Amino acid sequence: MKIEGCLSNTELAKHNCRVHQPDDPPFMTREPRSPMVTVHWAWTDLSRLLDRLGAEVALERGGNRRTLRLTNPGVPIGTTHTFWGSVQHILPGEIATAHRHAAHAIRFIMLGESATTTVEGERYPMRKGDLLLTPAWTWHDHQHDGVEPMTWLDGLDISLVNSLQAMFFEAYPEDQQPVRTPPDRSQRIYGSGIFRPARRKLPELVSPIPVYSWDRAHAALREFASTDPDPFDDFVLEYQNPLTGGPALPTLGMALQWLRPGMHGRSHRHTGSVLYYVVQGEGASTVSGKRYEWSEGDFLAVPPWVWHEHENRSHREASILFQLNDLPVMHALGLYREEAHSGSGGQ
Ligand code: 1HN
Repeated sequence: MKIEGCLSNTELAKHNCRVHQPDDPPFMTREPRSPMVTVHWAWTDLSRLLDRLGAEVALERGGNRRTLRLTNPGVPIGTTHTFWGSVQHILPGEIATAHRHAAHAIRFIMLGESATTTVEGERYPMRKGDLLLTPAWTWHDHQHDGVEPMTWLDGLDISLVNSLQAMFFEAYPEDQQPVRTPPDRSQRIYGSGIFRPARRKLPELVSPIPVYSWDRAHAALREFASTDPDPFDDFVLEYQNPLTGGPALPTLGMALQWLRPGMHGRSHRHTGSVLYYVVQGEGASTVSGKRYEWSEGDFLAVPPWVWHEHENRSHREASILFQLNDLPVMHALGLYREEAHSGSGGQ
């Protein structure tokens, strides 16, 4: 907009006003333009770094964790513009002391056994493939009683909460919170998946069950994978709040994806960002025309609104991916959009 006469921008600025400038960045883009970039982390690199991290970084009190953050060079901080994925490494005998924060958090167990996490007084064992929830503002601490190091993925919606300027954090006055008995109370009340307790005020915003065990998740996924595949993703199951059928957390979406041997999906794009973790198998994902070959233990971060397609490079074994995404936010705000690539052979 050209300013005629004597109304200058210096004058406007004095009154905390401005008019459109020719060099303003485009705010109303025709479609999303994310500064986030696609990143592939290979497990061979991560495992070497984790060994060194374990040897060189001490776990301190006050709620700090020993984590390797998966950083995206395209955004100021975090794995995507809304959430952080970190790989936490805890050694035998260690305690990650209790705290709580306004960020929702999840853990997906990558390696090891015999650690437990306590959430609001309920203590749960952590086993490979389990998904654990630490909803916003719940006290949580971790303890490792095993003999080998333990490793898991932490996902927190920190960047989203910070951008909304709603972060709170508090350290628990002691190292650990007391454990109530029975330890798996919520699981006993809500965990059947087919019943809801009558005459009880039911939580709606977050799932009332703190652990989604690998055994149950894997069995459900295998059954589902014998039905009709999706042309893009083959088979994806989202972890749900069993009381509402909605996502387990309001800001973070978690899902398990099954790619049949030899499958090559069609390309599509959608709003929302995704971090994939390869639980099993070997395959490849082509993102914005670049092919990333992955195998067990790798991570891949995919920005919003970029073409992507997945394939399983094995002709014998299924591949399984764990997904962390921000799709619940997109759906809740009416911002979810999806588009199929017109070429049938992918990008
Ligand atoms: C955190 O509180 C945990 O509670 C894990 O285990 C990872 C990464 C960044 C900030 C806070 C945890 C985290 C984190």
